[in-house]
Amino acid sequence: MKKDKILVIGACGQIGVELTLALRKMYGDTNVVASDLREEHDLLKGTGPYVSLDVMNKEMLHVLVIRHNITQVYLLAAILSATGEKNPLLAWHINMQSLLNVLDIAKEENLDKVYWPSSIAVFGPNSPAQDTPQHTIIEPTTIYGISKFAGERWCEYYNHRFGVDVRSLRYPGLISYKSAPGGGTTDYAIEIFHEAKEHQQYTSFLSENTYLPMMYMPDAIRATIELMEADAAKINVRSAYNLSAMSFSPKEIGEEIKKHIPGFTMAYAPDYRQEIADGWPNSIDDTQARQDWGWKPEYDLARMTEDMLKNI
Ligand code: NAD
Ligand code: AKB
Repeated sequence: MKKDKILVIGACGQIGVELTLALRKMYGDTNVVASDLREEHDLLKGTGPYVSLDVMNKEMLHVLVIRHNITQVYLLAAILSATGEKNPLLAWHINMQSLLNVLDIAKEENLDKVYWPSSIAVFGPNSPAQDTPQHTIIEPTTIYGISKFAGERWCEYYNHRFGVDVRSLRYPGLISYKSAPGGGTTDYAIEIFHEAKEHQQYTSFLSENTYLPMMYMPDAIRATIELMEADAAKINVRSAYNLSAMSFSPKEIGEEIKKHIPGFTMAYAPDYRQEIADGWPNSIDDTQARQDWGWKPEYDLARMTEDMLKNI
């Protein structure tokens, strides 16, 4: 039997650090190779193999996959929504070429599985904003959303055409404290905790009633692993699954924080990220993920807030 050997690309990012540590617990430290453009993250140091890698260099990636006998790849390297709007062509190039490099090597080397995350950013202003369904109008208006939508189509294509077992989730905004976020529109919901603790005040770059789908990192890590561990016969969606946990506005999360820090105050100064958020859903219908592989979130706004304030 072939032994699982995993490569995480983008392992030093917000998701990568926690996902790498979770995978090392499951598969054994030496069986999970972490890689990134950046220097190794402090939390990863001493926990397993680390390789410096630019995923855009397909030859180097291919050599790495062969040399380490990799059987599964988790591709997390990407340019997120807010950063993407500052340099759209670069965001498109990196988000698409990284995925095509990985999918093609997965096909050539007959890898067991590939994971690549999509986002709620695939939806646009013409999608239903409330409980956005799995299958609906998808007309993204950010370059990040366009690249995620195109990526979903490539994943489905490589699965149907070449049999690559690629799986994907449309993550909502992810909230965490272990590794900093990397240039997203939902990052306000992380900044707010740091500012609340340090200065008891936060000025939100989104307006007070902007509702967005959100999820606490432990739920996101568990969803990713449950999807990847599920029997292939249960995976009916080969583009990307809707995934949901909670939905709140800056005002609502501020009120939740106030229950723990009574002197906390909020102000609002919407910037260019407001337009991005306005095109995204308020909440997501993830019925299909629940039905196909048993997804169920554990953290709501109250539980997530309590845990964030305890840990940052
Ligand atoms: P992040 O920006 O925190 O981390 C991405 C990592 O990729 C960084 O450490 C970066 O150094 C690395 N990277 C960038 N270019 C690279 C390259 N050429 N070669 C190798 N590494 C490179 O992002 P994240 O929040 O951890 O997101 C990971 C994935 O999840 C992305 O695809 C993102 O679109 C998706 N996602 C994230 C969220 C969220 O809220 N964090 C929500 C939806 C989807
Ligand atoms: C972003 O805001 O860009 C990400 C996402 C929802 O994809 N957090």
